[in-house]
Amino acid sequence: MTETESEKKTVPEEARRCGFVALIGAPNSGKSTLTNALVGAKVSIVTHKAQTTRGPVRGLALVDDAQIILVDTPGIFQPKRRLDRAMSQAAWDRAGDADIVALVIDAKRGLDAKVSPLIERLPRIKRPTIAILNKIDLVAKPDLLRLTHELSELGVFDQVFMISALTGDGIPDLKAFLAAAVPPGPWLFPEDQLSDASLRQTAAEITREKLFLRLHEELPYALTVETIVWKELKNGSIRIEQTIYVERESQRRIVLGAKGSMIKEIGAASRADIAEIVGVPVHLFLFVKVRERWGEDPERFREMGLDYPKG
Ligand SMILES: Nc1nc2c(ncn2[C@@H]2O[C@H](COP(=O)(O)OP(=O)(O)OP(=O)(O)O)[C@@H](O)[C@H]2O)c(=O)[nH]1
Ligand SMILES: [Mg+2]
Repeated sequence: MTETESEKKTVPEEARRCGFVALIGAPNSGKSTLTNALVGAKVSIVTHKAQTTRGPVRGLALVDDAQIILVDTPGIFQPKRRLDRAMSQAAWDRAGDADIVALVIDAKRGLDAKVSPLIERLPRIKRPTIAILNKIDLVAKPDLLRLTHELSELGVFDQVFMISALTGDGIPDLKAFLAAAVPPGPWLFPEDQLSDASLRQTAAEITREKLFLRLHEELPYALTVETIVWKELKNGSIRIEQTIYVERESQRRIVLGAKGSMIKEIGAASRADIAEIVGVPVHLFLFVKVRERWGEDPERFREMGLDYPKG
């Protein structure tokens, strides 16, 4: 046991604090990068593309006497498809349940048309709210100060933070603030746990990340990944089978690539990441299936941790 671990164990029950912090914001503002930075491990997938996160992901950070449950949510945007609606709804629902709501804003984009409607709606959920200006590594100081001032003037936020989730700038201060702000109460998760996702779910997300990174245009949004088999073998390795659902045969062919080259590359990248997490060799088998209307299938939504919106 390391020294910090033994220290954690000495926090008496009655001194403990625990609470939910929902990170909401426009797509691509850096919510998942920030979740990972606060947890200190990769619990949520990150890509340069918008709408990477689909279902809420909970990451856990332990700071002295506090367990902070970070709820990474899908970016909120004008929904078109049923899946889009479910994603935006999940973000607002998680904000409504949280002890603290943090609006993550891309400082480079500022208060643009994607963020303003969110700021307008925030007071309606009646929760303590903070603003987090992220990506400050990309913005000049004077612009940053102007933006911070503008946000404070709105009277919506209890506090405004300036951070870079990428470089770690400002993260310790934010973490200390959140630890002090969550309410007194017992820890809801074991102290060594980093996320509430199962390994099966995490493995499916990792494969989805590799698909997002390698495929273009609409294709990343036309697919979903599920872990179908997770079997520990006698020699200590793990056999994992995953299904990638696409909407059309033409998409299936692109995901496979010429002579299966694309799926091979994706499988290799995903397998390496999964093996690192589980710490044993992994045999990963990917199957690509056409399911025309998976975006209208309640079971697929459940797998993603989303409610199926009616109508
Ligand atoms: N320069 C810079 N880039 C960042 C920072 N934080 C996140 N990014 C980048 O912004 C992009 C989006 O990051 P994500 O964490 O996936 O954003 P998100 O808000 O979770 O996006 P969705 O899940 O699509 O809503 C990635 O390319 C990140 O590397 C930062 O502080 N500085
Ligand atoms: Mg995300």
